[in-house]
Amino acid sequence: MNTNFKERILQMASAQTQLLEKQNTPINFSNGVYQRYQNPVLTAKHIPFNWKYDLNELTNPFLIERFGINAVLNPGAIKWNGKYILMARVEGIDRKSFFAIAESPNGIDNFKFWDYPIEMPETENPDTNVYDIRLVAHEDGWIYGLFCTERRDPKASEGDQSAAIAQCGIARTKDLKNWERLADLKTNSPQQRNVVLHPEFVAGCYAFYTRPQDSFIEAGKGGGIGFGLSKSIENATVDEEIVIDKKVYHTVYEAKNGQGPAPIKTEKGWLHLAHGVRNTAAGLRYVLYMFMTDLKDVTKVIHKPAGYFIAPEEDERIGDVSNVVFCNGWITDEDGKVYIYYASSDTRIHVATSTIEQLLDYVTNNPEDGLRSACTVQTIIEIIEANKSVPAKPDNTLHLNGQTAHP
Ligand code: M1P
Repeated sequence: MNTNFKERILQMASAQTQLLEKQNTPINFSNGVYQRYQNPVLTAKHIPFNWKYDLNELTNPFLIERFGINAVLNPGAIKWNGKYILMARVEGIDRKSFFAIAESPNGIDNFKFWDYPIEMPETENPDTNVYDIRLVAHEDGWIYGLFCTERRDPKASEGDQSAAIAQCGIARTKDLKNWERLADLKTNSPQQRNVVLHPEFVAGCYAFYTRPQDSFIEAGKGGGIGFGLSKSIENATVDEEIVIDKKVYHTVYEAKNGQGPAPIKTEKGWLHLAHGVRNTAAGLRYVLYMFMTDLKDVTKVIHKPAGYFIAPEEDERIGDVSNVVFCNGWITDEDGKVYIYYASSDTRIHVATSTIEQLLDYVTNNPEDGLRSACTVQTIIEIIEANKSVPAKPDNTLHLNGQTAHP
């Protein structure tokens, strides 16, 4: 180990500068809907080292890391003053999550954390843990952050130190630095996670996507993406939740699902990104899927392609909670480019880019789930048959592993 105090600091600074300034490049493959990138955009290593080390040789002669960061994941996202902003869930080695903002000039690399993490005000019932914020610029003029607030279940026995109650915390801001905490959302569900504010008023009310759930982990008899209205945001109360996108047997969202970021308004409908969970012998598998709701009736799902949109791949499959992708933030540029910020395995954050045009094509033209193997086979046969009528240009025909394509 290098015992020279100053030299070690210089090494850390240089390694971090290299990481922060590393250019991100698209990977060689695209499925036509989105483009993945080589490097994660944020990791625990992006955390400024003056958050973790006492840099004074007198008080920390061994340059011991005084407070470690375990993971950086599940960010809310917003474009703010021309910058791509991620409000990440930063998890310390003590397992507590908090929020910290990193910004980038281009949305795909050069993300740098602001000088301090966010000091989120508490209610009179302090949060034990806060995470997974969804940022929404609402038409009322405020930027809202809806997040999960978790506290120990007061009814749990002394021997049970893991029973928790998750509910939806609500805060608002005009500058992303100073936050006003409002009362937690009230619903009839014993547990709430993945609550998202719709960016527009619906019937003159604030509209929420919810996830009614029976217990902390299991959706139980609840589950599905719910929807409800509240007249007030200062004391938000949803008396009635209707499920607009339910769990379905033998799908990628059979165990539970949850709304991702706030939906994007397009001329054809609201584009939604959500996560779906199924159980496997290796544990829960989290993937992302998409659907569209009607512009006039936001509770009506009008398109929903079969299966997943993004699933964990390669290195993404490994982490603190393996086989997970999760998304609660995306940004749309004025030219229609979409930046999808997803975390892999509860450990790090990636970007995938797409466009509104591509996402609309995907959501409206990709086949829906037939819910039976025979339907899947029919879907594939239809694609094969349709390809027979693709106009052939013999001199320009590609032969790939026995398959013929006419570019
Ligand atoms: O560990 C995977 C995810 O689990 C939870 O999601 P859900 O509420 O759908 O089960 C959340 O804790 C999320 O942060 C986490 O990424």
